[in-house]
Amino acid sequence: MKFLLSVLILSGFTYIASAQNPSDTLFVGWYNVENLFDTVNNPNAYNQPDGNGDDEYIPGSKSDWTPERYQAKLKNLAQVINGMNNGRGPDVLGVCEVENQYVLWDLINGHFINKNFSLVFKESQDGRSIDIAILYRNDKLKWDWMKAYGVPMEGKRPTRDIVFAKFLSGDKPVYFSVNHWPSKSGGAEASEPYREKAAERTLEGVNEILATDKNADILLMGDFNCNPDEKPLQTILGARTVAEIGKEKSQLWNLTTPVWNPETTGTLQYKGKWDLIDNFIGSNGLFDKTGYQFLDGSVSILNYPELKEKEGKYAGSPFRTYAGAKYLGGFSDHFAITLKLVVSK
Ligand SMILES: [Ca+2]
Ligand SMILES: [Ca+2]
Ligand SMILES: [Ca+2]
Repeated sequence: MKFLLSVLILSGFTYIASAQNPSDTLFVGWYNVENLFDTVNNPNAYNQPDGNGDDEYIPGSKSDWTPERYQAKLKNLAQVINGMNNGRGPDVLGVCEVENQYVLWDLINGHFINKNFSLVFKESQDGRSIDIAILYRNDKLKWDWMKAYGVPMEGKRPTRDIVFAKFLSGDKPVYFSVNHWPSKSGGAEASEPYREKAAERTLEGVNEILATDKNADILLMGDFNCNPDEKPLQTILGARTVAEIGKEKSQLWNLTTPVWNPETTGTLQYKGKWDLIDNFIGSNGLFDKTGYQFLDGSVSILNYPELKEKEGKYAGSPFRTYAGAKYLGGFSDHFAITLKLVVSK
């Protein structure tokens, strides 16, 4: 009987261990969640000269952002996030376009299948009050520090800071950076200098880490508002495509390029072409034999049928929450991206 009991306990334990992620893996997601606002009018959000704060997303506004719509939005986002990692949810999730940290706590506490999460959140001076954050599992990572890099906009509406954070997974340091670079509104060419400035600031963050540890495991993620082959990402930040590994010298590699096809696949559709403006970019440390390593072939764009527009002019595009002021009740105007980091053997 004693023997039987210990077998049962042992098998129960084995079951729990295999039901969870192995501890030597980090499953990472990035998701531009498209304007996740609460329904409370915050008059101080943000008191910028040409920012209108959260006024677009309150009850009675043109978008008429009601508590019902807010709840439906949280439920939809959670469906995508909980579905990551074969239904186990991510270990680390970078997000942008969130009004404040409270909407993220509503998402985690109200809807995550695993609620054992903390946040690294940066309230930026963005004129629409949209911010970026890193959500991470408490039982897998310990937060060490965070540093924010402002992007000078020279008289334009302020934008989001770029955030770097260091974590420890056991004794292994790992760095994540979340980015939401200035958009192409006002024209791709006219707005290009702002993305170039953002790229310079992100590179500063990378170089500061590499100056302390040239083999550091750094994963940048974000909505960079430009494709992998555009100047800010490829030339200024210097993120080469993974196909060039071994042929080119670089300190950063764009891990998402293999899943991009402008004719068929990206994270956002614009004028009939697929853009890949949501990217993962890794340091050389993610390809060496210490700490964490990028798992080759693990990058996915979450674009399963339910997340797409079913019919009409935009069939196949991300099924979004709003088209202009028209409520559609979808998920986001971007698809999420995911990858896996594994402990180097
Ligand atoms: Ca609000
Ligand atoms: Ca805010
Ligand atoms: Ca490494």
